[in-house]
Amino acid sequence: MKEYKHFINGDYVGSQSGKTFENRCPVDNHLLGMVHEADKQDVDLAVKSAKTALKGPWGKMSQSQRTELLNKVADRINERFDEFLEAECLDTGKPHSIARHIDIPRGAANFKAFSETLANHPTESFRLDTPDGNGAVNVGHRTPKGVIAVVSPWNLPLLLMTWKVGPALACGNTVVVKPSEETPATTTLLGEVMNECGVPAGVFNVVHGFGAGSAGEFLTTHPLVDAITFTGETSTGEAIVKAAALGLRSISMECGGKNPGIVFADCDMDKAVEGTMRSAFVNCGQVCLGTERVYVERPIFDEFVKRLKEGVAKLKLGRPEDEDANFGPLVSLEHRNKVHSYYRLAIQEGATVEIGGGIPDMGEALNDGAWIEPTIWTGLPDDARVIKEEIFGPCCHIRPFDTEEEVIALANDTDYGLAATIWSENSARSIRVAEQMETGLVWINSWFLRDLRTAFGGAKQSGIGREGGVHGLEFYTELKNICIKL
Ligand code: NAD
Ligand code: 6OD
Repeated sequence: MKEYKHFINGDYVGSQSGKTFENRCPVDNHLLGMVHEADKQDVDLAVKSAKTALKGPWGKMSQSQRTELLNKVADRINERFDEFLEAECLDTGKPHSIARHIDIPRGAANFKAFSETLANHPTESFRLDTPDGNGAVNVGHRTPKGVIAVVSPWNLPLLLMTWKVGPALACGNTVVVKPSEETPATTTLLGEVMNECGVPAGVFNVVHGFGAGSAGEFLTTHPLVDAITFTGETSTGEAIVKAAALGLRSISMECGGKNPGIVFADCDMDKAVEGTMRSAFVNCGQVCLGTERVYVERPIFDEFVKRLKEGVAKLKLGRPEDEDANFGPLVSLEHRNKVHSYYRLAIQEGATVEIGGGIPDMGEALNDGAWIEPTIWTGLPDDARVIKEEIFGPCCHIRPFDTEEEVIALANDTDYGLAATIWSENSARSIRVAEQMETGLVWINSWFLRDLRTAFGGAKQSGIGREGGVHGLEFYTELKNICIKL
């Protein structure tokens, strides 16, 4: 049976307390292995290793030396692609066909994109006139922030963890990662890659465990952590912001969403249906950017609902290694209970279940897994909890609208502000509507089309700050102004 240890100062180590917890595969609930749970002492060791490594060879390397190492890390993930793929799909249950195109390649690319962007980004300089006529020159100078705590979720484990570790290391920081307790495997495996590539000990550390009262809390409250970057639920984000207040540590928060999709009657119907299928159902609906509220202009409402139902009926549920499968289970039985409770709530709140709504019979071999039916509802009132709360499952509600003004108000009627998607062949209108979305991200005639040079993050309760491209510099570095009197 597999054992998932912490990775501290370049070595795999067990918990000093000997405490472990189970890691189960959501496909059929079989036991994958035992994960060590870090206590305060383990976390302390990891943070101190990261602090020490800031001064060691890593701290003395030039930007180009660090870039070279991080490029090697990306290449090595690609060389060990199948191992990462297998590990990610066993932890999450997601189809190989998806992880092969999204999770693993992006997990590697995150190590290249940022070091390249940062290496080519200038710092500012200003000439100041002074009364003596000689003047002064101001030069911006960036230094690493220090030890960055990376707290990551389970839905795209490698991708979302390296999305933070990549820029953190490119900027010269060291990291302590706390991956989700549901998905320890690929983060653990990355430790091997770091060693193989010659990343100095202590630069990349991993501690396993849960949130409150466990590794997550011990890490985010540790006084030697200089900054915390988090991806996960808004309520967890709030707890972490409180932890970060102690010692005034910087934070970057990427949290939940209740994202609208707006489909205008002048859309290309094929593209809108295909895009909404992906945005609502890919990764079993467990993508923070996913569409859970779809608004369709009335003249095409019936046709759109019919086409989306046809798309859902064709989804192929199956084991990760089944190459025809494009739909896996949810990440855990616990999460399935949560999503299923929303399915029941939708009926209580007056929904018409257009398709799905239950737990599928997957046969004896898989029925212990976290399977759930992809589901479409219509007919819910705008104030239903199913419309207001993030479900994070393979489901969406479709509602008709009549005017642009009405749909803008409906789309923005949420506490969240992560992403919106607009489907229309009228560019002027799409841009006009996009500008009025209260979100950090808008896609027009596409979804989850990512350019890693661009800003990524949420408005309202979907987050604080922006990462991606040069925007991450604000969080991952300290900007110092050096004023030189001439
Ligand atoms: P979660 O908030 O339950 O857990 C995320 C991480 O935080 C885990 O590692 C967990 O152990 C840790 N954690 C939990 N409580 C903690 C505490 N008190 N202190 C420190 N750490 C703690 O989220 P999840 O269920 O793993 O992921 C799903 C959520 O993540 C959804 O809400 C989704 O929208 C959000 N998400 C957002 C983005 C984004 O970019 N905005 C991306 C992916 C997922
Ligand atoms: O593409 C990314 O960089 C990113 N952070 C995606 C987030 C997906 C949320 O589930």
